[in-house]
Amino acid sequence: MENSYDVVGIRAIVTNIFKVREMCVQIRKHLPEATIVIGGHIANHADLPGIIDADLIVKGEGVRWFRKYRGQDENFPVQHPLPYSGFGTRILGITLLDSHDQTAAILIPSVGCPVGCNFRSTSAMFGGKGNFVNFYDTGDELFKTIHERKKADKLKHASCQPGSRKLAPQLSSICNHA
Ligand code: B12
Ligand code: SF4
Repeated sequence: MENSYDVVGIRAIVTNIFKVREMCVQIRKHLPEATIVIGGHIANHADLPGIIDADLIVKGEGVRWFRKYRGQDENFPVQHPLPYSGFGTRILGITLLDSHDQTAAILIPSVGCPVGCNFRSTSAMFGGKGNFVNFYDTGDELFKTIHERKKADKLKHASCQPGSRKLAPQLSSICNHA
């Protein structure tokens, strides 16, 4: 291990529970002093503490949680990283070329979903069916963020995940015109 991290955070969904169990085993082996924090939808699994070896299991919005945990201001505006939606793609054993102008950036305006479909658990950690936590409150804030990123990286596309009834109708127009 080149770095000696004091906290290791893992985000996962329930499907990947056994991968996470093995990740915890490896972290304990290589970073015995580190605190292991688990978040994401996997945190809803009632038996999780008995299946994996972690120190903290966090249900709900993680940016504010981590800020509080590290003694920072939890209400500071979110500085959204804009990762690419696809990289290192391999299909049938063939590695495809990574080209930023052939992919999209990801912007997550919120977590949870206001629609609350019965077959989904999307809002379960964010206050229950139909609840959500916004990272941006206005279309203007979203437009500015997407525009700056598209300009900096010469991206042609931006992909947004809706999360607010107020912003959802504006999203595709914002993404296309930014
Ligand atoms: C995009 C997406 C995908 C994409 C992922 C693309 C990618 N490259 O990551 C694709 C299409 C590949 C996909 C596939 C699948 N998905 Co999916 N997906 C989603 C979706 C729509 C958004 C996930 C996301 O990125 N959200 C944005 C992030 C920022 O939100 P978040 O993870 O909740 O994180 C917040 C908190 O949870 C917390 N947090 C998260 N991690 C951590 C970590 C720490 C340490 C802390 C403290 C906090 C914390 O803080 C974050 C910020 O607030 C969700 C539904 C939803 N709206 O959440 C379903 C969802 C996650 N998917 C789901 C499922 C079931 C699957 C599949 C198994 C479907 C299938 N049958 O094949 C596969 C699994 C693939 C795999 N091998 O892992 C379920 C998971 C259910 C569960 N209870 O675990 C969800 C919730 C949909 C649902 N309700 O049914 N998915
Ligand atoms: S993200 Fe929202 S609208 Fe889409 S399926 Fe899930 S609950 Fe329904």
